Amino acid sequence: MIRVSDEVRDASSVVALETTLVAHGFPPGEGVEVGLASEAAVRQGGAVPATIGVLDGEIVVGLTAEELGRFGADARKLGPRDIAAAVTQRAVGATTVGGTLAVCRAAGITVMATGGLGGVHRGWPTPPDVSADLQALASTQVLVVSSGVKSLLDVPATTELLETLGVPVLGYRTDDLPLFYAAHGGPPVSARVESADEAAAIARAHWKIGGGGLLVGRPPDDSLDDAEPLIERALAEAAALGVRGQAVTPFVLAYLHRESGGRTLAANRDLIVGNARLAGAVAVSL
Ligand code: PSU
Ligand code: MN
Repeated sequence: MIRVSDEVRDASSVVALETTLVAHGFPPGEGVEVGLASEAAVRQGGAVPATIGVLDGEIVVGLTAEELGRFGADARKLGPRDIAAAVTQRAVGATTVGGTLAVCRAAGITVMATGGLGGVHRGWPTPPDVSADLQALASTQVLVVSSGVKSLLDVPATTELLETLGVPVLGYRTDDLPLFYAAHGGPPVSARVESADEAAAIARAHWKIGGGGLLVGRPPDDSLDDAEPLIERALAEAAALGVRGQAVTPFVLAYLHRESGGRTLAANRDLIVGNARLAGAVAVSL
């Protein structure tokens, strides 16, 4: 049921990459380019990328560029609970962070890179929406490099829940969690690290005592400090139009990309690629 590419199987250092952001995080066509750029960045870090998704009745670990091209806006979004149905029904399925972590556990991969982790939605409990990413991260021995959590979430509530779940939140050369587009401004991290080696050493120690996943927050290289008012407008617009559930993230991202004149799009791409590069270095160190 799981097809691992030859290159990934033979590699000593592997970084998993998700496909939801490829299919749903960027305008049509652009996500694939971001996915390929992330793979190149993992290689720059010295590791082998394993982009993960469901195709033709299989979970694929290490999609080819051609296969990645099939992950368009019509792909199903797969959290951990959705993978089995997508495989059985032979759907094209794009894994979220949580879905990708579930595959990492099955395939023995211990490092992953993404843009932003899912978490607690603003206004909780209306809607009562908490991403399955959190439970998956808490229960999987994988280190995830991101620029914090998705920009449209309640960041303080999400970090409280990560603490409750026992997930270390490491700041890569920062004392506070990056706010996705903005390099700083989130809650304090549980520990600051100065290097990929230090993050890897903490992960090893955490796993030795039976711990689960860890989050490494890497600030974007170019901080975009005026995104917050736009995010609030996008969420208000989504609510007014009755956009709900899984449709919210693609709606908000498209709104931001349009209203910022493409600045959030470029920032989103660059931060994902930077996170993939750091994840590559962590994987090599591990
Ligand atoms: N952050 C982004 N774009 C995205 C996502 C996160 O900037 O597309 C995706 C990731 O795949 C993440 C998922 O795992 O959103 C979380 O979705 P949900 O809240 O429905 O669990
Ligand atoms: Mn959600």
